[in-house]
Amino acid sequence: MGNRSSLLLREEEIAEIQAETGFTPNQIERLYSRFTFLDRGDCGTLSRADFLRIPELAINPLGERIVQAFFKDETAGDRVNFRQFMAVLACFRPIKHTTDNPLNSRENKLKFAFKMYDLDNDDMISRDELLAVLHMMVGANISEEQLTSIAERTILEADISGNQKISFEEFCKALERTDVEQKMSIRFLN
Ligand SMILES: [Ca+2]
Repeated sequence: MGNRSSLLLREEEIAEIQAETGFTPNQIERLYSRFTFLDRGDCGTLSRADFLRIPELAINPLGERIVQAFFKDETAGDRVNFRQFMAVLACFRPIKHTTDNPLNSRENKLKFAFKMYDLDNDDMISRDELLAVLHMMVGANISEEQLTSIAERTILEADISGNQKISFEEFCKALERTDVEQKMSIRFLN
């Protein structure tokens, strides 16, 4: 613990992460140095507080939701190791047809977006969850009534089964004509 040299990335590990995520070794090393920079305790894992020290996340209205996504599924605990960190970042990697990788597929990007809305993890987006996320995104710029009406209309349009909630299938259907590949891609390293 606390020894930097023990935290160096091994060649095999880089190769494995490359195969898993599609990032190049150069990108992996640069992201690793960011990771270790955020890892204040030098323990090889990041906490939620570590993530919120990323300025872009701290000021993003959805920052906490994005951070939360790092702690879902892949991890049972409340800390994220470098491999898990990379797997989530890989979801946001822009899709290039030459280097296809399941982690940044359209479906995976949709899953990630869906999880941001599904605050209680019951695999359904309710009107209140939609409203809560809309609140985070627009802040106080839009009146409560307008937001409620947007949330209700969205549910009405997307809800095929008639249970007043949006399932993942309905979510995908609603976004059928949306360029998710483009919208859910972030270039971390330019
Ligand atoms: Ca839910």
